[in-house]
Amino acid sequence: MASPQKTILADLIHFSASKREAEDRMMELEELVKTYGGAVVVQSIQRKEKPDGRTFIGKGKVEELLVEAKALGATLLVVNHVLKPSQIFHLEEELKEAKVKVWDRTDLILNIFDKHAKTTEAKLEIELAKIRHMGPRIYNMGEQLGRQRGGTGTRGGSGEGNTEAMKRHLKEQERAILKKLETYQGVRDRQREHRSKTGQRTVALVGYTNAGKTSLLNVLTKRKEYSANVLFATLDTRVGTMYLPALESTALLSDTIGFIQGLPPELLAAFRSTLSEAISADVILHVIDAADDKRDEKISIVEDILKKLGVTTTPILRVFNKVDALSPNALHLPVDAIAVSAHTLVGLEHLRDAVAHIFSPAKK
Ligand SMILES: Nc1nc2c(ncn2[C@@H]2O[C@H](COP(=O)(O)OP(=O)(O)OP(=O)(O)O)[C@@H](O)[C@H]2O)c(=O)[nH]1
Ligand SMILES: [Mg+2]
Repeated sequence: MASPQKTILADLIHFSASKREAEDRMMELEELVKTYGGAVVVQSIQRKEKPDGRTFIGKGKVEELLVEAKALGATLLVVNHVLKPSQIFHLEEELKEAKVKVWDRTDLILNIFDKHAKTTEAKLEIELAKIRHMGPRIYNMGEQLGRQRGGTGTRGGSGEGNTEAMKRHLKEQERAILKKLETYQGVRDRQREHRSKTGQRTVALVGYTNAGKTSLLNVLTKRKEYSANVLFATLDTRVGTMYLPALESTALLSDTIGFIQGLPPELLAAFRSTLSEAISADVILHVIDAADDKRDEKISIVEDILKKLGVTTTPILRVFNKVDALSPNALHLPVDAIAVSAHTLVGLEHLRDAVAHIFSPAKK
C-alpha cells in the first residue's frame, strides 16, 4: 500500500468563534483526512475577519506553509472551506516549489466518496458532482493561463479557445451522466410506485455520518452491511425488511449516505437519486450518536439538510443510538427519547413499537 499522503490542514475561523469550536472543526477535518488515507503533519488555525480574496488564507500564511511543506515533505494542503477556483489556482501556484496540491473541503469529501463508492449509480453521482465542482476551476485555469501568456487584445486567443472547448466538453459529459442517472431514478420510481400500490411501508435511516445507521439496519433487518468507525462508510442505498411486532407485519428499512456539516449543496444535488429513497419514505428515523459531545449541533445540521432536501411533512423520529457508550456525565437525553444501542440491542423493541405506532396509531 502506498504510504499515506502527508497533509497540511488549514482552517480559517472568525474572531468570534470559540476555541472549542475551532478545535472541533479541526478534529473533524482530521477525521476526514484520515478516512481518505492521508497523514496530517500540520494543523493551522487562523483567526481572520474575512478570507483573503486571492489565496483565501493570505500571503503570510502561504509563505509559512510553503516552508513547512518543504521541511516535512507534505504534498497536500486541505483548506476547510469551499474556495473559489481562482483561489485554488493561486495557492497551487504559490506552493509549486513544494509540489503541493490544494483541495478545498468539497474536494476532500468528493475524494472520500470516490474511494468508498461501490455501485455504478453512486459512482455516476460522484462523477457529476466532480464535474460541477471542478468545472469552473478548469475554465478559470484556462483563463488564467491565457492571461499569463499575455493574451490581452488577442481575441479568441488559445487560452480562451481552449476554455470554450473545455466548457462544451464538460457540459456534454454532464448531460451524458444525467441521462444515465435518469435510468436509475426511473427504476427507483417504478419500485416506489409498486411498493405504494402493494401497500408496503417504507422507513428510512438518516443521520450524521458515523451515528450508527448501518449498524442499526443490520440489527433490525439481520443484514450484514459494512459498518465501520470511519466517516462515510456507506455511500449507497441498502434496503432490508424490518419486522414490526405490533402490526404483525413488516416495513422496508433503507440506509443511505450520512450527512456532515458543510456538505456542499452540489453534492446533495448530485446524490439526489441515492437520497430519493430516504426523502420519499413514509417514516424517517433520524439516527443520533447519543454519546457524541456535539450531539445537539449535529441534530440541527441533519434537520437543516433534510429541510433543504424538501422533507417537511414526513414524520421524523429521533433515535438516540450508542446509549451503551453514554458516560455518566453525558448530556441528558429527553425523557421520552427512543434510546437504543445497535451493540447491546437495548431499546430496539421500543423503536419497532414507535414505528408501528406511526403507521397505525390505534394498534398500539
Ligand atoms: N458503542 C456503540 N458503537 C456503535 C453503536 N452503533 C454503531 N456503533 C459504532 O459506530 C461506528 C459507525 O457505525 P456505522 O453503522 O458504520 O455508522 P453509519 O451511521 O452507518 O456511518 P456512515 O455510513 O459512515 O455514515 C462503528 O464503529 C460502529 O461499530 C452502538 O450502539 N454503540
Ligand atoms: Mg453507514
